[in-house]
Amino acid sequence: MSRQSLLTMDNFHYLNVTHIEETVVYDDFECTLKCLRHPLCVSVNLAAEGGLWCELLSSDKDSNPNEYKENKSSHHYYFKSACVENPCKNNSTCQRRLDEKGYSCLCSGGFMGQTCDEDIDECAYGTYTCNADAVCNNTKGSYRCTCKPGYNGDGNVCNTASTCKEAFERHGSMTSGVYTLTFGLQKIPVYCHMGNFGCGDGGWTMAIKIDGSKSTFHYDSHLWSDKNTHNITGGKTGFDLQETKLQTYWNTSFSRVCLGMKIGNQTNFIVIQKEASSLFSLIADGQYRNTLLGKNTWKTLIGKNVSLQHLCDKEGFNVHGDTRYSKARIGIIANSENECRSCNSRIGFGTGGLPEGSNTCGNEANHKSDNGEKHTKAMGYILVQ
Ligand SMILES: [Ca+2]
Ligand SMILES: [Ca+2]
Repeated sequence: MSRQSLLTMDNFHYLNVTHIEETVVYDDFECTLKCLRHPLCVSVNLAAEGGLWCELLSSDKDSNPNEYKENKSSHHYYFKSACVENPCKNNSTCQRRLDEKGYSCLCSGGFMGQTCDEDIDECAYGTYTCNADAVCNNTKGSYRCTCKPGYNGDGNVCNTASTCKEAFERHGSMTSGVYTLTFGLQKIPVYCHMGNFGCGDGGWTMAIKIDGSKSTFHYDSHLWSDKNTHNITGGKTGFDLQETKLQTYWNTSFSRVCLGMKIGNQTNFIVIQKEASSLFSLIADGQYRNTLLGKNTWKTLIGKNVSLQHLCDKEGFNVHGDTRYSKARIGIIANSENECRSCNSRIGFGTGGLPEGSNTCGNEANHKSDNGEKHTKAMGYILVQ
């Protein structure tokens, strides 16, 4: 658009603003041409008849509405502002310019270009401010920060959960996998079992994985009473054959304990309803703490080959009689005598003692057990929620 095509006339009007220049002209054409040639001129007042005086003005009626009046002795000519057609997009400010285009746009944040119609990709330009644990997603006119999976927050702040339960509830995630859990200042990757795999719904935090054929988690192992981890790599995988002991053993409070035993391809689970500040708080001091699951529930961990003696049936945490005989950090011991001193059978996690001390997780049974002599070593899983 040229400036001339924007020239508009209002009959019998006068704009009362400071003149750039006042001249006498031959006709209206000469007056408007003078304005066109003056770099600051945007409008003119021109005498209606007689000796034609012509006033060149650097302002317009839109900027001075109170100074614009009807007037019998003059006409007013002005360049229609190109801004009237709203060329500037996305809430940008249109500024009148005395150039060929007639305007320029002052873009508001997030847009660029002559008419401010181009989105700025803040993520690509690196002008975004997201948390280091968030990803930047470009949007039209702005951008969004989204915390990475396993983290929660608004993208400017991203926190990790401290338990899988929390991750499950806050993040709304149903997918089992490795989540970063925060323990004080430490961030530890832990495999979270999400949803009901046999212990009920929700997020389950792994604490310990025991290979019953290894001595790592024998009843007498210091790992039950200290706050050292063991093979935390094994905490990044699911119900496999790797052993592990994670910070969650002493850091994670819970209201339920999930116990699993894998024998061959079969994995069975049972749940203990028990509130505690940690597994450590229930086990490390060696004090017996009872549970009330009943013998038959414990037996389902092993399956049809399970065997126990008929009497005693002492179950819980740090369950033992005479320390040479069957004992379990979590489990049940049984005896052929009607007392718990000399138990020759057990189902449990972190076990030891007669009849076979090398079995640290699973089922041991001899001497008048209800399904004969058994030495079943299991892969054991202890999770909390
Ligand atoms: Ca953008
Ligand atoms: Ca006995």
